Amino acid sequence: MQTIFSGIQPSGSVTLGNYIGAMKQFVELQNEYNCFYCIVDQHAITVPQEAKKLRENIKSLAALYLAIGLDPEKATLFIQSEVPAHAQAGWMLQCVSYIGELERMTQFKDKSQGKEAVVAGLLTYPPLMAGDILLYNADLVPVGEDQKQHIELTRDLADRFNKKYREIFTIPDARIPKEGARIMSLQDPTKKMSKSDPNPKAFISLLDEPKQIEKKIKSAVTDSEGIVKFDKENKPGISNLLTIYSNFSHKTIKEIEELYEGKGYGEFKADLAKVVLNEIRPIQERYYDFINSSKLDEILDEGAERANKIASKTVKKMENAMGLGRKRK
Ligand code: ATP
Ligand code: LTN
Repeated sequence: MQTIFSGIQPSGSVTLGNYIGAMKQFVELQNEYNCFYCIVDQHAITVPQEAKKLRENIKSLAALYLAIGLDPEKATLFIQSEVPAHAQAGWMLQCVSYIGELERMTQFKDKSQGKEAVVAGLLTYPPLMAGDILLYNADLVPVGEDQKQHIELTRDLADRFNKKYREIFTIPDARIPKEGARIMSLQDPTKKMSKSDPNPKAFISLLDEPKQIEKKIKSAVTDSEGIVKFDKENKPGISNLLTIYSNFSHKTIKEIEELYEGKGYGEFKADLAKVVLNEIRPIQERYYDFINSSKLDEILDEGAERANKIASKTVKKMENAMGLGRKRK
């Protein structure tokens, strides 16, 4: 059976972008693959986080993993910092990474832009991510479009390590959805929707109140043409909303365009809010069951234990290949 690994940062409230681009796939894949889904808290601290809020976000993300339909019997759910092998592998992989290639990562460029003091972790984020994936010898990594470059780097690092030391790693492939791989900000549809956007009107969180969702969709930036038509170049706002509509309604974009021919944005947006709420409401109900249940900790403990068994073995192999420490069985 092939292995899947993916991670989400507990850096805020999970957005529609995270859900459509990555998490929906997680659920579909759990029946056919050996899946590891991680809460990558060590990645989240590459930008400022408030300790108390980070803890809350970790727990909230764990409850959401379950609420969207992940089954801990089928998939291993765990927190990155609870499996020390991740930081260990991250360090070893940093030592085969070149500063130049890390500086070329667009996520690094975006997140460091305009900052006076940039922490080193923001630059060395990709080898930590590579470690996440390679520790489990993942074959496939379900992610949104923005992570493609990081997966390509992971492949390069794995290949470099394999050639320089010993053939330890499987070279993973990205699994990017055909549609919805890049959901855009509701306030600036040329930017990706991001959970750490300082403007909460720019994103819809899976945990937003129904009224908030209606309001955010209503105030989403579109254009003055008033024609519901997909045209990414000239109508990025409405095209983004069409993508979300299509994803949640299982109607094609063409069908939706036909449905709203001769109708204005007001009606389209009101219906979109209904379509979104339809999908989100049951997730929210399940979320509130899980967030207050002691089962959550049990699931995370068990997940960390399972992950640790596999990951610590890979770390040993890496250390042996590199000559670190003493040789042990
Ligand atoms: P942050 O704003 O803190 O950087 P983020 O919202 O970009 O967070 P991540 O935790 O970095 O989210 O990403 C989790 C997963 O969601 C990744 O697979 C990523 O590719 C995917 N993803 C993030 N934003 C979008 C988006 N706008 N559209 C589609 N997929 C997305
Ligand atoms: N870099 C990713 C989060 C992430 C990840 C991973 C995704 C960290 N480790 C391993 C897939 C596999 C992000 O910013 N979305």
